[in-house]
Amino acid sequence: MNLSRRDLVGASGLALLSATAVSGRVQAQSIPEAPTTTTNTMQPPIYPTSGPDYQPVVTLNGWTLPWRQNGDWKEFHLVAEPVEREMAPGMIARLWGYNGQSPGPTIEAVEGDKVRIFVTNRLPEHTTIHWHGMLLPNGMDGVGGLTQPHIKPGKTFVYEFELKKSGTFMYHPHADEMVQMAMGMMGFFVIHPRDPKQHRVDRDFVFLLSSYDIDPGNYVPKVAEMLNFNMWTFNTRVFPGIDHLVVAQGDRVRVRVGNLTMTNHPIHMHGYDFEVTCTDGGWVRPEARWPEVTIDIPVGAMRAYEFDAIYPGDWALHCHKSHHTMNAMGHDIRTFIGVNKKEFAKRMKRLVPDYMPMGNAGMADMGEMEMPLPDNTLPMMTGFGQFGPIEMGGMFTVVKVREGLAAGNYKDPGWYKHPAGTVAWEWKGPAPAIASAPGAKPVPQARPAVQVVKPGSKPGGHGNH
Ligand SMILES: [Cu+2]
Repeated sequence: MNLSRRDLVGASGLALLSATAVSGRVQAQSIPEAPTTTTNTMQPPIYPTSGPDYQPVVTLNGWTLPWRQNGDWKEFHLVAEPVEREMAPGMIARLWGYNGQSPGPTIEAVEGDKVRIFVTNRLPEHTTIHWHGMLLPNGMDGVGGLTQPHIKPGKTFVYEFELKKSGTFMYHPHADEMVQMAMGMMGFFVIHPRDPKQHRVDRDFVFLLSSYDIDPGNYVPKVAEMLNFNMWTFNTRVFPGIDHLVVAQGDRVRVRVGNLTMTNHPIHMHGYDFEVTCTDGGWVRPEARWPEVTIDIPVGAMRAYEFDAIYPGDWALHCHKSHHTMNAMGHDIRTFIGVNKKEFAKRMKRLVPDYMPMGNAGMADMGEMEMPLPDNTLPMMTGFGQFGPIEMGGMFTVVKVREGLAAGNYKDPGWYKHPAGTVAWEWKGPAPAIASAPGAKPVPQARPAVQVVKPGSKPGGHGNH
């Protein structure tokens, strides 16, 4: 990670900072350095070194923005700029983001903090930042034209406000919004409670849902897009490029998900029931919570849910819209289930040697095939687990709950070792007869495209096998 910590309060920068502080006034006139990163791997959380204690969040495939303490103020510096984001190994997207990546770094602070956020615009057009869900003075709300002039390319603006309440918020432009969000400009803003015991958890994960329209072989999203997106991401990554959520058995776990796509996402987690404990409007009172295994996350909203990680295993966590667990596909794939394309494929291969018939028994064969693809294109469904192809893409990852993980250890523990006798197994005994109701006609499924009639056999008969 290309992260300069000079003048910044990170894991251990505080002593250095107070030693170099000259006076509040001089400092206020200098802009804090803007740390930047080009990596897409999860960075270790930044633990507080002063002020109230809190459990810092970890951002899937992302990082937290270091800050500088300046008198009463926590100072941050965001830079809006063009970035490259690897969506998964084999595909780079050319996007707009903040401080080297899309999404931008997560901002973390504590209820009651005063924050000063410098925003520098290195985009080719104007921008602003809106602090979604935050209670703040109207002139700090970041709506270009309405509450402030736009930030022109090359200019820096300063936002200052006090953090009135804890919770989960987001930031994104409120200027040429359709384009700038379709290009990946967004980030999380987490405010921890002032009381370290309030809403305390052992692990706290954050990710944003974002979507892009990038045709196979392309790098830049189409921005004049209303609904027809084809890359569905957690923090601008797709399966199998999304970090796993590594959890120690017995931990209290929070997962915070924000939706800045243009459609809703029913986020489903296997193996557990959980409760929604926070929205971007605030914490949900305990008596108002109910159990869920899937939560629909509306457009422009955040949901945080919590569970006690009792059950070890590799538990899938994904959007339940099945086309959102797919990567971009060619348009107009037709349904071929039940069609025998063998003869057709033979003829096609004479014309197009790479031609591959697809989907006459479903599309599962796509998960294991190495099909020739254009450059910078991911397979539509891919990824392998310990038992074979997982046949997913897009919004899919795994919650890995393991016994005995140390606090703060987010390293991938590998695949779950199932206790003997706890994995679904193949029946090897006598095959059952297929029962059918008396008088029922068989349902036609695959029918041979070419009926082979051997000399001497009756047409339509099966010969003498
Ligand atoms: Cu979805």
